[in-house]
Amino acid sequence: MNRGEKQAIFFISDLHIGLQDEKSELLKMENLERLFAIIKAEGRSLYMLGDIMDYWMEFRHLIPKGFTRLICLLTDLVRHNVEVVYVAGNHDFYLGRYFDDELGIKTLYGVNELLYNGRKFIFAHGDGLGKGDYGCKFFARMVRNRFNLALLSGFHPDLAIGLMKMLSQLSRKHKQVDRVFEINRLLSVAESLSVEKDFDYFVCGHNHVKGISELSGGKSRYVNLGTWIDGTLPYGVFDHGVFQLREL
Ligand SMILES: [Mn+2]
Repeated sequence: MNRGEKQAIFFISDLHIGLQDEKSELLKMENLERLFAIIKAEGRSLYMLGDIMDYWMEFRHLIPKGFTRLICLLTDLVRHNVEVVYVAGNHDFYLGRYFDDELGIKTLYGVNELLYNGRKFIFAHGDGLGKGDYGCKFFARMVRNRFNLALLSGFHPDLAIGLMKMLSQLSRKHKQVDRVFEINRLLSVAESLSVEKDFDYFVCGHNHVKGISELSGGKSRYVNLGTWIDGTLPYGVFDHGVFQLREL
């Protein structure tokens, strides 16, 4: 089956692979394999909207251990002619060139747009947008900074990746403090964006609160993909003109 016959676009975010205990991580990968089987059968594209891996750091000649099965599953999807797009989150904030150059996966940052079958999607991970979320913005500026990254990649990889895991924990602690605020922040970002421009769907993750809601104008929708670390397995599907949040 080639990409032309398959119509559905799938979305996932906030799997935080590598964060949980061994048993949960194993189960997560088995569930991901089940989802990818569905995508292979029905999907033309998979959009991964950030925090898929809980941390990532790559060097000129090295990539971290702990993501082998994910990489195998992604490679399999690409070989089955599924277009895979990976938007960086605040945990997997710098994806380097490995995904693009060796896996055939397109990496993106920030806010992006997609026109598909006459619908306009605006998609992002969701960190650092709108007013507030200053912790995330500061964090992103610090770690995405080329100089700081170069500094970090000059360390021994075990030390650099250790520091990266620590930064990932710090990012999480900050987020817990602002949880209530965070839940409304992305929705209001989508609201104000819908006043400025036309779009059908604003799709994001980040705050781990899944849901679809209609925005005030009645024309556009806000979609949050939720997370896989709270015992649920949500994913988004756009097929035949309809966007749905499903549970695996
Ligand atoms: Mn996030």
